[in-house]
Amino acid sequence: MNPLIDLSLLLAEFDPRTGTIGDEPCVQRRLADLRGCFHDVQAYERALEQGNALVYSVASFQPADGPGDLHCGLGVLQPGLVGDEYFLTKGHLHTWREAAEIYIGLSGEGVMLLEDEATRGSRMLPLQANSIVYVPGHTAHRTINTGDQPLAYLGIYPAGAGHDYHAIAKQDFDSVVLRCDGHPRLRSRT
Ligand code: S6P
Ligand code: ZN
Repeated sequence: MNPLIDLSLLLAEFDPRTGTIGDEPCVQRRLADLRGCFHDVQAYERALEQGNALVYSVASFQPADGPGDLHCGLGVLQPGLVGDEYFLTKGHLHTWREAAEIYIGLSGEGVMLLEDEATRGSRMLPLQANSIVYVPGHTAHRTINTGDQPLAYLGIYPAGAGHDYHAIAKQDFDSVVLRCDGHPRLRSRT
């Protein structure tokens, strides 16, 4: 297999309606999968009563698993709100904490919430077409759609990075991104 050829196929075969790339594995996350992620618990329960909406999908591309190899995920995050909080991904740290990641925005408008695991310092960085966000190691990261169209992006990370969702479930992001006067604002969770 030639990963270079496959990487160009990946984008060529990407179907933005379904979030899939041909037959590559694709994970879908719905509202019910995001219990505990939104700051307004009552708004979350009300939104769930309206239906278990699709929030995002990630199609993975994993050409090889060697120590120098790269994997990537093509994410499509739907627009929407739970109360005053935008639709978001679960968020994670990498199991191999040193592993960094590059995000490339493809379409739509959003931001990434980055939070240093040790200092708990938060940053909100724009993610949109042609923008690049560098996620350093030891940094919790979550993607947020602040627009009214699907947000599509590519995340590229070391094959051995792994996803640690447990650490986020135990100690959630300190900050949230809320819609205030029509604009995304970084706020403390409490
Ligand atoms: C993987 C990379 C992305 C996310 C995707 C979904 O390291 O950061 O492909 O998996 O944005 O987010 P999450 O938090 O549900 O894995
Ligand atoms: Zn990641």
